[in-house]
Amino acid sequence: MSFELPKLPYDYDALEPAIDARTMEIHHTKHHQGYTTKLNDAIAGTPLADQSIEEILAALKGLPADQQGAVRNNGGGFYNHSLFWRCLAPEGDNAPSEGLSQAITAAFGDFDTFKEQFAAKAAGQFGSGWAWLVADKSGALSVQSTPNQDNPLMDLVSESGTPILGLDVWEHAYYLNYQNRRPDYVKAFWSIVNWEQVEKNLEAAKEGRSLLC
Ligand code: MN3
Repeated sequence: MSFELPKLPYDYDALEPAIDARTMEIHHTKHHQGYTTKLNDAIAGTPLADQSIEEILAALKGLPADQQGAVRNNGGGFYNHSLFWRCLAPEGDNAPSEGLSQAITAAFGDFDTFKEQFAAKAAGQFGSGWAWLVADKSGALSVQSTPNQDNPLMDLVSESGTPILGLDVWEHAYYLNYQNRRPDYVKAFWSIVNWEQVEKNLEAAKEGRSLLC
């Protein structure tokens, strides 16, 4: 089996002005496609070719040294972007539902405090990486960040849990529109979060299901 670049559930210009069409097109057709192709190259002809992406990410430690780096970087890149696209939607009246709001309030006190803590993780990630809203098996939420294409599903990172919302803070995700102004990109991100999908992700995480199905 090989992995395929997922189609976006909206047009490249659908997230403007928060994320411009050119950035979306390059990000999807070049960056995400690149991770997908390189992941397939790295697992071809190995036992990993029969595993799900979640199984692959949860068992990186045991891989041979000459395979581990490529699978970590490209498997992470494949997964992280697949999740990221699904967590975005065109600007609208979208807000967290009651169930998700309760989980956010339980973890952070209130919605604004959650946004501040998430934004701080996104701004504070030195260099390239991701900010995450993460659920543990009970559904309890936390915010985390990881470098490069790592994520909390990986057995090689110190964070653990299931990321249910992610924000790509690599410069390729925002530089055309925002240059060095990462905090402005993070602020704009809130206008295009697909909270309905995030709630579905939380339910899937609690039930141990794949978030990408
Ligand atoms: Mn990216």
